[in-house]
Amino acid sequence: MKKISLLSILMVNIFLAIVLNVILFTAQRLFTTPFPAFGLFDLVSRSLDGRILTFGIDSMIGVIRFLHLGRTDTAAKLAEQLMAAGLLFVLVFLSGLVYWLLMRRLAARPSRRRSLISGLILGLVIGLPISAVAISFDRASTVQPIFSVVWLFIAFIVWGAAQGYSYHTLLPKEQLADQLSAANLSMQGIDRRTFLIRLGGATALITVIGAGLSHYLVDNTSSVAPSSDGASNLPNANDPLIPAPGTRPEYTRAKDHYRIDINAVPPNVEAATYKLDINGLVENPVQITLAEIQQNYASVDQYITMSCISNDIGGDLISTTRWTGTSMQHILDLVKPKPEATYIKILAADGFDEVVAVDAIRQDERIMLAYAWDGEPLTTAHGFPLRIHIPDHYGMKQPKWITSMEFIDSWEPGYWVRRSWDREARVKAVSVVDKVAVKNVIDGKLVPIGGIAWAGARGISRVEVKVDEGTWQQAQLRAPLSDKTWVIWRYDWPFTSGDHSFTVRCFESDGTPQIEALATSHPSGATGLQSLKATING
Ligand SMILES: Nc1nc2c(c(=O)[nH]1)N[C@H]1C(S)=C(S)[C@@H](COP(=O)(O)O)O[C@H]1N2
Ligand SMILES: [Mo]
Repeated sequence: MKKISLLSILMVNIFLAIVLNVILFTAQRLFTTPFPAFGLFDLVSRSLDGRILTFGIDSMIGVIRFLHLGRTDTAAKLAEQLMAAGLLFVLVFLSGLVYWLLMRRLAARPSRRRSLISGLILGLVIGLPISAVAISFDRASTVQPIFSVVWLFIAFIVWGAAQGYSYHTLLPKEQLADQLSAANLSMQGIDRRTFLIRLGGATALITVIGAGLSHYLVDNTSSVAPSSDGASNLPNANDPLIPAPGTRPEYTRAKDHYRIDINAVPPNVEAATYKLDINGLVENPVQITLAEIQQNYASVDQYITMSCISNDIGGDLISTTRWTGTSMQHILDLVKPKPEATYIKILAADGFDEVVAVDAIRQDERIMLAYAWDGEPLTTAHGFPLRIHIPDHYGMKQPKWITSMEFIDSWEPGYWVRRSWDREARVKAVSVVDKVAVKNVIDGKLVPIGGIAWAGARGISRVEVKVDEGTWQQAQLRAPLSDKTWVIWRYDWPFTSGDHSFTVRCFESDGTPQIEALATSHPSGATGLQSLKATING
C-alpha cells in the first residue's frame, strides 16, 4: 500500500506549526491574549537550575556584546522571545509529526470524518497542557482569562482539524488508482502538490498579514508623552565642566533606561483595581491604593543610577534617571511592624520576589517606594504601579510591579539569590571610558577623553586615566546629579599620535580604590578595569 511521503508530512507540519505560531503571536500583539510560547519560556526558565540559567544569560550577553547586536537589554529580550517561539514551534511541529506517523501506522485509510475527529483529538491533547501553561504563567493579558482560554482552545482545535483534513487530503487514492491510467495518476500527484503549494502559500500569506498587523497596528511607543522637563533643569546644570564629546548622556530618559526582567513579556497590572497588600507581622495590615500612597505621603525626587548585577565591565545595563516616590519609612509608620518583624518579603506581579531588612529602612530614609520615573508614571516595562529603590544595591534586589509586602521574622533568599547570585548584591565601583574624542582635538594639542564612574551610594572622590603603560593622570569630575548617581569625568590628554589604549580607574568617597582584579558579573558583580583603544592621527 502506498504511503504519504515523509517530505509531505514534514512540509505540512512545518506550515501548520508556523501558522499556529503566527496567529497566536499576532493575537497576543493585537489583543494581549497569551502567546503560549512566552508561558512555556517562563516555565522553562523558572524550572531550570539557577546555574544553568545564569550561564545561559551570561553567554547570551557575551554573544550580544561580542557581535555588537545593539543594546544588550533589547537584544536579550528579543533573543528570549525568539527562543520562546522556537520552543512552541518545535513542540507543535513534533506533536504533529507524531500524529502523522501514528495515523500512517494505525489508521492508514480513515474516512474524512475520522480524520477530522482524530485531528480534533490531537488539538485537544496538545492544546490542553500548552494552554494550561500559557494561562498559568500569563500576567500580561488585559482580557478576561475566560476569553484567553476559549481563544487558545479554538486555535489548537482548528490546528488539529487542519491536521486531520490535510492527512485525509494527502492520502493516496489507491482504489481509484487501480483503475486509472498513468496520466490520471500523475494528475493526483499534481493534486497533492497543489495542496502543499496552497498550504505553503496560505502560510506565507498569514505570516505576512500577521507580521503586518503586529507591526503597524500595535503602538509600541509608550502611551506616556515625553515630559518636557527632566533633562533640562538638572540640579548640576551650572557645573562648568563640559563632558568630553561622545560621553554618554548624564541623564537617561525613561524610554532609554535599560530594562531587565525575568519574563518574556512584562506583567500588566490593572490600575483600576490595584491595591498594595501589606501584611504579616504588623499591628495594622492594610490594602492601599496607588492614589492613597501618592496623596497621603510626601513625595520625594531622587536622581538614581541603577545597574544590573549582570552588567559587564563597560556594559550598557546601567542608567541614571529621576525617581519619584515616597520613603518606605512612611509605610513602616502606617503598618507598625511588630517587634519580631525583621524583613519585608516583597512579591511582584511577574512572580519575582526579594526581601529588604526593616532596620535598613529605619536607618535610611532614601529607601523609597517609587511610582514615577523621569516625571511620568512608571511604564509597564519599568514596574507600574510601584517599585522599590534601595541605595547601593544592584537591580536584582529591587522589585518592580510590587503587589504585596509581607513582614516576616527571618531573612529569606530572593529570586536571584535562590539562583546562585550574591545575597547582598552591594554594587561594585565601576569606571568607564566612553569616548576618546580623536575628532575634537583642542588647540592641536589635547584629545578630550570622557566617561562615567559610579560606586553606588558611596560616591566617587577621584578618577584617573592611564594612557598605554604611562602613569595615572587625574581626571576632572563634574558634580553628579546626586550622591547616588554616576559622575561624569573628563581628561584632556596632551596627545601623541598613533595607536593607544586608555584605561580608567576610580576611588570611592572614602578613598577605597576600585577593585582591579578581574571578576565576572556572576555571582557578585563584575570587577576589573576597562580600557578603550583609539588611534590618533596628526
Ligand atoms: N518584579 C521584578 N522586579 C525586578 C526584576 C524582575 O525581573 N521582576 N528584575 C530586577 C533586575 S535584575 C533589575 S537589573 C532591575 C531592572 O529594572 P529596569 O528594568 O526598570 O531597569 O529590576 C529588578 N526588579
Ligand atoms: Mo539585574
